[in-house]
Amino acid sequence: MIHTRKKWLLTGLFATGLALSVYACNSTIGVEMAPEPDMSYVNPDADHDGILDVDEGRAEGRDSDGDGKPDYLDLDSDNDGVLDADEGNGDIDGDGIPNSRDPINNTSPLPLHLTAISTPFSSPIGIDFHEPTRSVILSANYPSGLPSNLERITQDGTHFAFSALMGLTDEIKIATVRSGNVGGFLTGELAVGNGQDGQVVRISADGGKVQNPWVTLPGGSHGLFRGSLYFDTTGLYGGDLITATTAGEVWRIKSDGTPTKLASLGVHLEGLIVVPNLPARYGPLAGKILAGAEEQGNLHVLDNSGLVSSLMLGVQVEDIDIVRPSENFFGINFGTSRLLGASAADFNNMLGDIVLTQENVTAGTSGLFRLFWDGKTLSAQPIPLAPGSATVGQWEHVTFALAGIREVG
Ligand SMILES: [Ca+2]
Ligand SMILES: [Ca+2]
Ligand SMILES: [Ca+2]
Ligand SMILES: [Ca+2]
Repeated sequence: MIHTRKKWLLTGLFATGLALSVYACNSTIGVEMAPEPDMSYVNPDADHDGILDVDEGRAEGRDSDGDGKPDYLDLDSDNDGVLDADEGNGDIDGDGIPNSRDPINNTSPLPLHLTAISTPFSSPIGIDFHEPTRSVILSANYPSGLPSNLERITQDGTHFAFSALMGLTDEIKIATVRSGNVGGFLTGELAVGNGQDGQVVRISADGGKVQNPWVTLPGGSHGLFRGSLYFDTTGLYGGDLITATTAGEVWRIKSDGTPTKLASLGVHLEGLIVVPNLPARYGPLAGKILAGAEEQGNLHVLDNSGLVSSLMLGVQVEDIDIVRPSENFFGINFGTSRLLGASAADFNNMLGDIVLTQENVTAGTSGLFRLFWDGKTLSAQPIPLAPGSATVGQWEHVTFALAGIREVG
């Protein structure tokens, strides 16, 4: 029996699938030998997240996030938005609390090694992850928009027109829909501005259908939808497209095209995100809309009631992103027509955290900051550059993506 127990522990540690199959065949033996087996013994990882029940405090019924579901059955034991299976039971910040129960990454950001991707592009500006193809989409050919405005990049660096959208001469930032949207948008759909006052373009997930314009706001003098578009993933905003204009208007737009204004801030907004509704990791920002006001050095915090607060963190925000497990980083180094990329591993101690990008980069720095909630206060921590990293001239937009491009991923 001792021999068998060791076997369970090993299989549980290394491969959930393997552990399951062994359980299926050995459970019969276990029942024959002991009519009332201790289930924590025969099924050592009840939620199949790679962390054994014994390490998830099954015996004492531990429930780290107090949501009524004990850790050994809770796929996100600390309710910070990163699954136990991705966090594991290591302790990357060395504070004695295992990652799966520690919603705050206390250590400073790891040095970032940026790689200059060898593929040349034609004046790219915007970038986002296209989930259905597990690849990256760019807005390119600025400012002519010819022969096309959007390109998709495959793993080997090949890039080609994504849709028939062409001839738009303004800067284009891309918002894509990730899976799980509750507002009726389809995974992989895109929204972009078109350089016309108050107009949004919608493009189907396969690029085959372009609605230009899809939405035209009533009235005029709204500003351009350039730089700030995001599909709500929290459900607090109905899965709607949240978007802000160059004149500082912030709107919710439903998948049927109905727009609702949330705020008028009267300042150019660029960089926008809806923060997951997870207070353990994001503190007072949980469930809020963040919008960067580069020229003010402000980060505005909004919700359905309008402006909630404005933060001065010392960053002139150009873009806002969330670090997701296994996703590589890609950013547009403006003026070089090249991308800079970094491996997901460089962000391992910032999983789930928010990254702020500043356009103007001080020589020798990354121009990237981790927006850090330490449980009491918010701050922006510079992400240092690793020795030998490619240097950044000026950032346009950046993204995290479950995708690779040549030298990265
Ligand atoms: Ca488990
Ligand atoms: Ca729980
Ligand atoms: Ca977690
Ligand atoms: Ca820890």
